[in-house]
Amino acid sequence: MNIERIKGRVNKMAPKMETLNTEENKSDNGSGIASTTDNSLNFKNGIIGKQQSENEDRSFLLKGTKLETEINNNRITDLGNGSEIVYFPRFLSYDDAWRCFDYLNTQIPWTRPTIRVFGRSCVQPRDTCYVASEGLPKLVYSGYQPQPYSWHRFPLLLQLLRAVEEAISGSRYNSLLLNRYSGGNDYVGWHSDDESLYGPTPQIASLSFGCDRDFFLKKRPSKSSPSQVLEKKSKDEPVSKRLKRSNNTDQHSFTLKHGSLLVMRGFTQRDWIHSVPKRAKVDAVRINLTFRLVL
Ligand SMILES: O=C(O)CCC(=O)C(=O)O
Repeated sequence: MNIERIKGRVNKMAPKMETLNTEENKSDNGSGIASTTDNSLNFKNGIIGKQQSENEDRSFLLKGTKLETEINNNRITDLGNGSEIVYFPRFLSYDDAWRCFDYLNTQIPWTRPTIRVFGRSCVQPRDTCYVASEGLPKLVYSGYQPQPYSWHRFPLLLQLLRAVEEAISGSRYNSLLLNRYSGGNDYVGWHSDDESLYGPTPQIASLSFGCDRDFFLKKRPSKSSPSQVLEKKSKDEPVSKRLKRSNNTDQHSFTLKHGSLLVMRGFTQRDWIHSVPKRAKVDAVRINLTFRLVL
């Protein structure tokens, strides 16, 4: 994996980097853990910081109201029937996002487990790790039960958790599934995160680092719906072609950028499925964090 090459590629498109305020980084960030390592972040350089300097009013950082207004004006995709997506393309600054990438890529104990799909065992097509608060019900997916690591082992993850919770008012998370896609052959197939331990309307916040990847959403096919007929006719075609051809509101796509935050909420997990498909032309690493609340 050539990280420097990926960084160069993203840099061309990135806005000018801002200087980190290292003194601020050393203060308590609200997580109860003082940030004193080189990996500490100053979120003022991201979208939150921009708002802060423009408005000189920090109260929204606590209440989330102004950011929430911005969400309501610009960044929401209403999927209908109480499902919605909120997308912040530059939640973290370019620089902070690369600090996160480097930390996650080297410090997380990644594994590539064997899972069961349609009754067959296979190696999961991406690396994974699971972090969760103590005493939560166990997560099991595709016959695999990841052993949770403690948040306190990874102070940077606690910082990211707090930043996401502050940005989306009223949100709270106690578990985190991490995925690492080492190239375009790594992917996650169509699924929804509708495990009962998340309740009926989970809010899932997804942070992306490294190379851009497509993220597709499509309406969950019902037994006799026209979308299932489409599925049958075209199941050998690449997912992207299908999405482009059927130009309706039953599917959406996002390019998940380095430093971006995407939030799925409402009934999205009940009514929609999502995927990050293979990409032949991608040869760089992407890391994704999905924060979830186990009830
Ligand atoms: O990598 C992503 O953006 C999606 C990950 C995902 O769908 C999942 O962890 O359930």
